[in-house]
Amino acid sequence: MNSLKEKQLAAEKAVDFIEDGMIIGLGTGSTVSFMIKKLAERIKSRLRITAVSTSTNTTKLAISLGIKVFNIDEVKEIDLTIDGADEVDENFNGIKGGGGALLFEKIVASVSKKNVWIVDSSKLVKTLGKFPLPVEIVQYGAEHTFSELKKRELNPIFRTTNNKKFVTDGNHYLIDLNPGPIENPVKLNRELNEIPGVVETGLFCNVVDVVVAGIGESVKIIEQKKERSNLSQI
Ligand code: A5P
Repeated sequence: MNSLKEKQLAAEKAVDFIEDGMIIGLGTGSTVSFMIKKLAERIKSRLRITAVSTSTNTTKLAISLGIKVFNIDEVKEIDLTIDGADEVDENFNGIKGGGGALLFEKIVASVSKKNVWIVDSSKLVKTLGKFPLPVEIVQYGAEHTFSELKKRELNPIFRTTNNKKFVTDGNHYLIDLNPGPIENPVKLNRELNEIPGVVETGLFCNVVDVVVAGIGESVKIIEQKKERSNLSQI
């Protein structure tokens, strides 16, 4: 089973979490694209939702499939956000931002009552850090911010596209870090956010409630409980 099929399985299963009348946060990425396509089918079969998007790409896809997208400031809070992730560890910490949308994704997640991540099996890891950790920075003084990250031995690389620095929907640059295994994501997130010029990091700690993972031919729903985590195979 390839990772694309696992992504599709997880994405389509996650649509079952959506109830009539909900305000839904739409994440970003290839896994989310499968979810949006399934959601569009349900809307055609009379499911009513209000959608908020985390990126220009997601907005374009949703609109092309007939889903009306509202501005985040038009809604008071979001009932449920379904998003992808690049890595998820055993403590429900994650790395996001491979698609460059981490800032808006974090804002949307922070105003969501429930956050569901959809992933393929390769993204379930013991410790975060194999996938490069994106950090969104302001353009002003970007080389100095880069130097500071280098001084801290985080192996920074500017993200580029067509030989130019990648610019996010929020009009910022992205730097991908390779810090090695991230034993304490909460601490690293705090330290990075304290550096002047850093807008946000791709470390999402204490955000996700449910991980829906495509594993081979099946889907595993992993729920974060207050006291302990619970694994259930369906
Ligand atoms: C977008 O910025 C990311 O957070 C994505 O959700 C993440 O990179 C997962 O992407 P795929 O679903 O394309 O693997």
